[in-house]
Amino acid sequence: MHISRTTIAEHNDQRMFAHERRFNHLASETPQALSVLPLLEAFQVAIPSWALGAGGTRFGRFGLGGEPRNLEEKIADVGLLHALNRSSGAISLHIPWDIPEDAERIKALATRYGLVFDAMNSNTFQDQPGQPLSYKYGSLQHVDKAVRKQAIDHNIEVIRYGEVLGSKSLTVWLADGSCFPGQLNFREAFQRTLESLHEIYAALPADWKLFLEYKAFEPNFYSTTVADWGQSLLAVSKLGPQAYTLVDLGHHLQGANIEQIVALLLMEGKLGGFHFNDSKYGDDDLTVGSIKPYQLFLIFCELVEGMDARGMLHSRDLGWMIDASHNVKDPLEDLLQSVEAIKIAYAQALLVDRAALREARAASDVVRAQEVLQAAYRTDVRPLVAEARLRAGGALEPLALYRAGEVRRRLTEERGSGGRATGL
Ligand code: AOS
Ligand code: ZN
Ligand code: ZN
Ligand code: ZN
Repeated sequence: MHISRTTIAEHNDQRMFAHERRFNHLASETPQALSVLPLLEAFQVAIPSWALGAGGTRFGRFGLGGEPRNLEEKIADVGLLHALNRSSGAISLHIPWDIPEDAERIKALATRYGLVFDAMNSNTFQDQPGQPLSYKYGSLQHVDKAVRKQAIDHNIEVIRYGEVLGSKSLTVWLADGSCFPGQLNFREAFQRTLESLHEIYAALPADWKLFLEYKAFEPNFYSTTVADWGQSLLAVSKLGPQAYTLVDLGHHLQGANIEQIVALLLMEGKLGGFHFNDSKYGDDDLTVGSIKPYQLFLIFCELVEGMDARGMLHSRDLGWMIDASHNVKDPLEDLLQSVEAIKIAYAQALLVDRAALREARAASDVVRAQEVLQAAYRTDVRPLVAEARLRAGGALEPLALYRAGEVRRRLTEERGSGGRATGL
């Protein structure tokens, strides 16, 4: 199942007149819009392999038709997204859910869709069939050295899979923690985790990065051993220059100022990557920009400013990934919405009049500073994002084309409605 260039061109032709009118209006009102187009075109967001089917919650899962049944079909789904929006040119895999049995063939398949492999994800939060030792009481933190070794070896195995595929990073998310007071010695648990991470770090190829995700709670509800950005930063600082913190937007306690966290991690050169999603309560893994779009914009303001201050290339020097879970939406539609929301926030942040903002701050003109930010946020940049997509060969309205092409119905015909590959 794929959407041809001709189909995309026909779709664009039908919309071109209206698009040009909107885009020209924006470009005349916002002259700097034209200069940010190349940045928008270059920007790619990796799609997580585990978000292509229905996720579900601990209460149940409602499947949908045409879910990918294997790694090949997951790659095909991401290829489809990328053909539509030209901004989903990477996939993030998860081991053992996505073991590439024949890595060369998998790599060649991805290349055919124009995809590369972003960060590899290890899994020490579940026990796998036939696994000798259990992670029930933790993995890299476990009191039993043999369990720690099993978890370390697994992470090293994930790196080896990634090397063959051309990935350049490993994301470690640890469910490790405790459920009840008294269960764990916090200091010793952290030290054991760090010791284990050192062994994984030592196995990294020279051009790889290790991303350490943090999370306030869940699945452990009393303590998490890497619970916040300070604890992740502490660990990655001790590990060395190839280790970085990864920010998942849903992993903070309510009210956390994520944009400030991002600014300081960037300042320290220790921000490695992102898991974009949105949330109202906790790790809700909802569509990016669906709940707090202004927060997303403010985060992007810090990203753009902080990356420029360090001379970083936006499209290359951070791992941009989505981490989501779908209960009621078609995952592919949701991912199109998420990538669009990310690009809108990025475009708005690029349009901030930074000279004016600096002046307002220097004069302690609080009102003016807020006006400068909100002027950018309240600009309707959708025609700009669409123009970038058009120039890159994508569809003016990816979601409309996805629906017009009855993609889900066709996928269901092709794959059936019976099953899915392993995932969240
Ligand atoms: C878990 O809460 C983390 O966000 C992980 O990044 C991710 O959801 C997981 O690795 C996917 O299995
Ligand atoms: Zn995550
Ligand atoms: Zn999460
Ligand atoms: Zn999440």
